[in-house]
Amino acid sequence: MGERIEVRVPDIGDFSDVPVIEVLVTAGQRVVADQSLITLESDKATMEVPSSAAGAVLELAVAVGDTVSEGDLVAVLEGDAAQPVVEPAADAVDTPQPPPAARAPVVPAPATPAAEAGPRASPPVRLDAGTLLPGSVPYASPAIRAFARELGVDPRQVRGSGRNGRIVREDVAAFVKQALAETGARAAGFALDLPPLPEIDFSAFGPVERQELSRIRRIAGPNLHRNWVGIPHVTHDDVADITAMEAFRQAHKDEAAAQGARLTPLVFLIKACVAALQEYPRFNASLEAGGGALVLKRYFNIGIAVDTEQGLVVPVIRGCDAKGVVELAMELGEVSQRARAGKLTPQDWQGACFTISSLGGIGGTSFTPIINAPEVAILGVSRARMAPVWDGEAFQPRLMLPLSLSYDHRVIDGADAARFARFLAGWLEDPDHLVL
Ligand code: CAO
Repeated sequence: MGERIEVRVPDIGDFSDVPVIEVLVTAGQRVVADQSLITLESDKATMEVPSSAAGAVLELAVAVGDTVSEGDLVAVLEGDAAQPVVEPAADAVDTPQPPPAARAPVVPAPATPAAEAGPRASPPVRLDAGTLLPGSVPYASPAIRAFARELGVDPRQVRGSGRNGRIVREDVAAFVKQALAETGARAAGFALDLPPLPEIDFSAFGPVERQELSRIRRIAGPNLHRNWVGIPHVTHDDVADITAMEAFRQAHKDEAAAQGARLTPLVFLIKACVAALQEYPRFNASLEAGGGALVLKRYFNIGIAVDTEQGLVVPVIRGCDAKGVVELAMELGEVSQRARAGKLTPQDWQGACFTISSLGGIGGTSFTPIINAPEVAILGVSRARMAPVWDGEAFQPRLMLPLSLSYDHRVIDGADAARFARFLAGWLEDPDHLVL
């Protein structure tokens, strides 16, 4: 029978009533001198209370959730003069504890008579935030190692942000978040694993000027990149004969202008898109998160890409099904003016179902517009031009409008896209639709 040794909370500085967050041993377990028995965590630090001697744990005086102060009884040991069997803490298997010398100076306990169950001082405990294990294994408290183990995280892979590289709870959480994001990205096919672009000093080749990206470009860039890489785009091209529409537009331009509206092909395109979305509801939808279902929208809000000095913005015109072309033209003029003046509000760019990007005022014959997720399709419009069109007997000069429809192939098949584009062209070509 060995001596009875009481292990008490040693000098823990200014702390008192500190919660016990871990009990690292069980009754009956053999411990070695300086092996941690419990972990305390104040709002400022995590501390371990080590055993002052080797022996078997006869009794544990604290449980998780208790609070302790200096001098409180932690455990009663049956001291073992013989070399104790070393039972490493479970977490020492994958992450060794810091060597005692690195943790705290051990104050040798005074010898006590075997029969006396007198207290034996544990060495003063010190917050070992600055402790690093030999090699590159950063220190983490048992609580944090247990947390890491629970999440299957190898602490050696975690970058500690605490003092001297100590791993804190947030580091483990951040590591898991990052790992999940990477796994998700890989699952979604985002991890292209491409080598980074080399950094080049262009001034070595000639004069250069550095220009900061505008806030709009800095925000839009990553979103465009995500949409481009994350959505399987296909762009379907078609042309619409807008000869009749252009004649109608020219005939009514002044009348519309008198009401403050600039009648451009775009407003007819908005109406045509609403009709096509009504006919093909899959285009007026979003993929539910997880990709298992489509959310079909029963409203018709159209986003319009507007070119501004600060970059591209996409204000939304709401309820386009209930508005005529003059009203749409007025709203388009008003919103694009505000967009160029940098006066759009968050309300202006939320809630679009489908977007139109028109470069028709500038030029081009076709392009690939990038889908504005979570929408599933976008219409690109290039500049109409006169072209010879065979009518069965002869070539006729017709004004042809190029349409480029990009669609999310997870939601829309090529045949549907061809039908949608044909419907659009047919709508624009039908004189019955030419009303103000
Ligand atoms: N074919 C021939 N002419 C066209 C046309 C087309 N497809 N689209 C417009 N036009 C004509 C207009 O009728 C107008 O001429 P008139 O004054 O003689 O009628 C002229 O081109 C200029 O039109 P606009 O561009 O000012 O007006 P809009 O209604 O067509 O477009 C807006 C408004 C805000 C969409 C446009 O100004 C704009 O910003 N477009 C750029 C969008 C963009 O950058 N998209 C790319 C996104 S990817 O980076």
